[in-house]
Amino acid sequence: MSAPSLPPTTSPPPTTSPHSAAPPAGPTPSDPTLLRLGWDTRWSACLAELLGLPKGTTAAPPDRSLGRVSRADRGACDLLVPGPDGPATVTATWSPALERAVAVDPTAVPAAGDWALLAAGTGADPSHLTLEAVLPRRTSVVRAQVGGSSRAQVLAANADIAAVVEGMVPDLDPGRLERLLALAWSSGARPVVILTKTDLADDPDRLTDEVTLLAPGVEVLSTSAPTGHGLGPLHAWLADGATIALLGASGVGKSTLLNALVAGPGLDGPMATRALGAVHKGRHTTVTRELHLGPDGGAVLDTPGLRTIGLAAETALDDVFPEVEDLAARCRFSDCEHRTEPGCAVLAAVESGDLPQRRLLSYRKLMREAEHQAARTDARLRAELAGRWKEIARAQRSHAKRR
Ligand SMILES: Nc1nc2c(ncn2[C@@H]2O[C@H](COP(=O)(O)OP(=O)(O)OP(=O)(O)O)[C@@H](O)[C@H]2O)c(=O)[nH]1
Ligand SMILES: [Mg+2]
Ligand SMILES: [Zn+2]
Repeated sequence: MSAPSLPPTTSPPPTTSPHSAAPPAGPTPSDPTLLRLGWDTRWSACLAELLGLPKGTTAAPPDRSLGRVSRADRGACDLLVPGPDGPATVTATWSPALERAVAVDPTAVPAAGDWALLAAGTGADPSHLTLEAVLPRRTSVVRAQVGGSSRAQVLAANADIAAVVEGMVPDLDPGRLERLLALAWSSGARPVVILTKTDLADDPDRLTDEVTLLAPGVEVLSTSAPTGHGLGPLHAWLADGATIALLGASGVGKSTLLNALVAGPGLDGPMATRALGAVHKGRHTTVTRELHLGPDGGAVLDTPGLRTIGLAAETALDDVFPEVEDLAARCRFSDCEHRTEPGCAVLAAVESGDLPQRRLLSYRKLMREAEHQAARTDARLRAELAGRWKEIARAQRSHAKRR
């Protein structure tokens, strides 16, 4: 499982005899299974920096190991780790330090796709694993928390591709697509659109063209899981080692797609899907976010159908609506709200038919929402900061009293 020939992470004492028991080196980037899970030299560098290890260190400390979160629950996670015969799954519980970090920052909650540092238990149960820390994410798909809270929720960590999945049947929902694209663009991963169920659509090419107009700068794939149509690029990305996160409403075919990608035609995949024939119902089949490895590399991250897709405060809408932003740059007033202002290039484009009115309304709606969310987040941060300072002041007062 480990590569004993690698340099230890800390300098050994110069007197070490070649026969003394060296501590086992942690998994390293040259560990093929770790690479298989998505590890690379950039992650090694990140880990070394995080632990304050000398530059060029390539291994986790001897008493730690690495794993990739495949499924996250409150307080415990399933992780993919290098096993004797390739990837294996283990369960680890949160360390007290992680519990504390999560109490301060909800996005510190481990999420499917995260890389984690694990410690083996000592004492009563040495086989027990603790999840100590999560490596800083390269990308994260985040939605604003639902239910009146301004706290954000990480849907997918470290995806290379954030795929917005939408079914051609029963109906495409342009507003939902734009909203999901906002999430995908803001994640830092490469956004793509995957249209499913081409086999059921009357005119799949027309629908694909329509969606291409809604998603400037984004590759749009039209696919069918049962026939395998259009899956080529997805297989190629996986073979390149990419992690693909699937985002979309319930019933659009995310789990069916995952099964087709990781299991191959005719084979049962790992995810349960809705029974055929129930295509038009809005029931949620998948209830957890799960990462599954591709057959020849890469990984697919399935998510439960998103009912509400709240935009997080820092959502980048200029990527989603580049043509509106371009027009806005030509308005007479720099603070133009594109409502009634004279010399408004956006309104002129709607007037002439160059910009669909629906597109402007959608832009306005998402803009308002992101601004509202930003204000709420600011308010929460202010309150949290005030709370923390109060705590510090209290501690100081009781300290002064004791003296
Ligand atoms: N004909 C056809 N049916 C499909 C296709 N993709 C998905 N389906 C069907 O659509 C239904 C819903 O698919 P699921 O994969 O369960 O959808 P989901 O997006 O995972 O849904 P949730 O887990 O609820 O979020 C199932 O009956 C699938 O068989 C497709 O490309 N063609
Ligand atoms: Mg599903
Ligand atoms: Zn304007």
